[in-house]
Amino acid sequence: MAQAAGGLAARARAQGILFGAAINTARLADAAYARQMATEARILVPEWEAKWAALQPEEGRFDFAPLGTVLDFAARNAQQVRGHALVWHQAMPDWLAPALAEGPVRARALLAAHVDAVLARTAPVIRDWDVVNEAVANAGGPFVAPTPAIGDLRDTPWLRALGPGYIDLAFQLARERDRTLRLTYNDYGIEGDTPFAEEKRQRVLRTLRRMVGARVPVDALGIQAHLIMDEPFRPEPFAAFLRQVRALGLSVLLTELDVREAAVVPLDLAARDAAVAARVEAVVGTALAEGCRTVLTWGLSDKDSWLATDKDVARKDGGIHRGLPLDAEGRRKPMWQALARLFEAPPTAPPR
Ligand code: 9MR
Repeated sequence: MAQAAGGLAARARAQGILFGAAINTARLADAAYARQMATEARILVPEWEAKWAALQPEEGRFDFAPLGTVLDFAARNAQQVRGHALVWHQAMPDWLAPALAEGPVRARALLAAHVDAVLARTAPVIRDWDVVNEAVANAGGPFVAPTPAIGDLRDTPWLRALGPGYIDLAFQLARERDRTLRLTYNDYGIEGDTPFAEEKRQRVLRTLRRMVGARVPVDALGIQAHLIMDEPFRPEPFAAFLRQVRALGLSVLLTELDVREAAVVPLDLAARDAAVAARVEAVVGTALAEGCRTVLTWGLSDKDSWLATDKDVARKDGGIHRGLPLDAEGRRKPMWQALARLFEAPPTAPPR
């Protein structure tokens, strides 16, 4: 089947922009959900199915069935798939952290075996991987809790087992296995105009700069863009950061866009949706103006979002966040219109 006309994907494609969304195979039996994914997205990223816990639930036993469901769906709808994620400190199977703690030789062998098996199986289709996800520590701020750190990096079982070089090792293993893949470092909390976000930008930049200087094969920065309405945004610091990243020779992607609404929202839905759309327009407009050409939202409809199900981010007022392009009934919202406008006429200078 050809890519459906009329969705965000087709609009973006006409301007050389790749638009897509995270897909969740548990929701695919719902015909409306499947239709939305087929209509709006030209690239899919599995929300769960390519994480370590899904792919290697027991040591040495790989399960590619759920990821296969994503790949089959994508093939039927002429869509691309990106991989997420080869190394992350969450979604680890229970056996993994204790095994990593057995020492660096064992940890290295486990990582190499995982990367080999996964890339051998997926390389023909998945051309772009989040090789390492969320390795940089949070300084902490009003909206994001600080994380224990060693230097700029988050203290994780990977760091403890292999030292800071685990990041380099993961990228090197991926490049050795397939020299044609685009290898991405992916992280969150780097969009806002807050001391927290500025510190995180500096930490990410230092990490990427060191990697590029050491010839670690990193090709791109994935900016998750889980936006937070209660956090201020200003185009200029974000644009300056994107320019610094691109000056390192890296591409930039928006990989997990969605919007967490304010704790207190207007009663009027139109006003709520207008605020979300304006924020998306500012952030995505800035990214497009700075050369970003790949945008993915983390799901398409408000009802299927982690923003509705994750207890830490779900609304406390009994409602659900209206932070994705489609509402709970699948209707296009002002956020959809904002993305459509941006894709039809991508800005060439950051909004002011
Ligand atoms: O949305 C995902 C949720 O369904 C999973 O339970 C969770 C743990 O695997 O991961 C969520 O996705 C996260 C992504 O993998 C990395 N960036 C933050 C995303 C939202 O928490």
